[in-house]
Amino acid sequence: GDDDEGFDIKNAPTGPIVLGFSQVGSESGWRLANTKSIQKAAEYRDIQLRFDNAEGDQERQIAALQSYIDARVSVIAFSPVVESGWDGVLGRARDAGIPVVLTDRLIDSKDESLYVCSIGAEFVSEGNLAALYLGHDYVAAKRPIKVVEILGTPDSTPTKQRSEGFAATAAKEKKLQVVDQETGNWSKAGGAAAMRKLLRRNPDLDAVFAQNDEMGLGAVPVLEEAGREPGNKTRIVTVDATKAGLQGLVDGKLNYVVECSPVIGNLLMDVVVDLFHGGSVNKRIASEKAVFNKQSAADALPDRPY
Ligand code: GYE
Repeated sequence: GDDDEGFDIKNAPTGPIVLGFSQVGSESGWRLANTKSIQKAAEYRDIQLRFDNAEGDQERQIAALQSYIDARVSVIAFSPVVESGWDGVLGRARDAGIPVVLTDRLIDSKDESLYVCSIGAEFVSEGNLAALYLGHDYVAAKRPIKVVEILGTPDSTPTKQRSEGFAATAAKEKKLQVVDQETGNWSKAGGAAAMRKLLRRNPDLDAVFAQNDEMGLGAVPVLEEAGREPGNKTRIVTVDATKAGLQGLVDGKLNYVVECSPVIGNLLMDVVVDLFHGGSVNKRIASEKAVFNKQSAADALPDRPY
């Protein structure tokens, strides 16, 4: 047939898909893997990625989002460092006709028109699983088990919802009692500092729920110095399942690690391409999860990508 079909296969008149992304920061191994997943997936999909790392600063995230509105990108996506304070800039994105996708974390606004879709883990169920597996080790206990919680950064969705999930299952299980909490700000040093405070305030603590691997691994040497035998007499459960977390399991320093996959880049790019072509997407796309113990960690470690 006629070789001039009247259209150019690759260079559609609308030009390339441009995605403006604002990342929380680089606070943990999980976050670095999340960033890599997003950058790789954009590259594979030939999507032009404008990427800003806010290093934990909400004002910087808001400025990045505003710059993407001004640049009239095709789609905006971001992981909100805290849940509140987004209505202004997201309202301006919506009024400019630019769809917004939340990745990983959520916002607490009641206005559902501020974003078209959220992609991430179910943090409440991660908390449920952490309590379920920790409680499993104490099934023979004759008294309530005193658990201390090392929290992520205040007002972030995982901090709030992992606590909520853990407490709900602990109450049901009746074996576990959360007796105290301290923030560790997602970092190893923060986890160690939190563990020292919690040990001083609760010398009779039995177990630790650290809301991510780094903070749990930071707590380990503090417990060892105090002769608390982390991973044995003092049980520790964490969330994320980074390489370091799984290694902690294999080394017998942690007891369970709940997986929260950071590898959501492909899910995000599928949504971006869909939105670019005027498709309608699901309001919520949940990522995979599982719980690792010592054996499954040993099996997974050799080819663990992050
Ligand atoms: O657990 C932690 C990161 O939002 C689920 O943020 C993410 C959390 C993750 O700093 O390692």
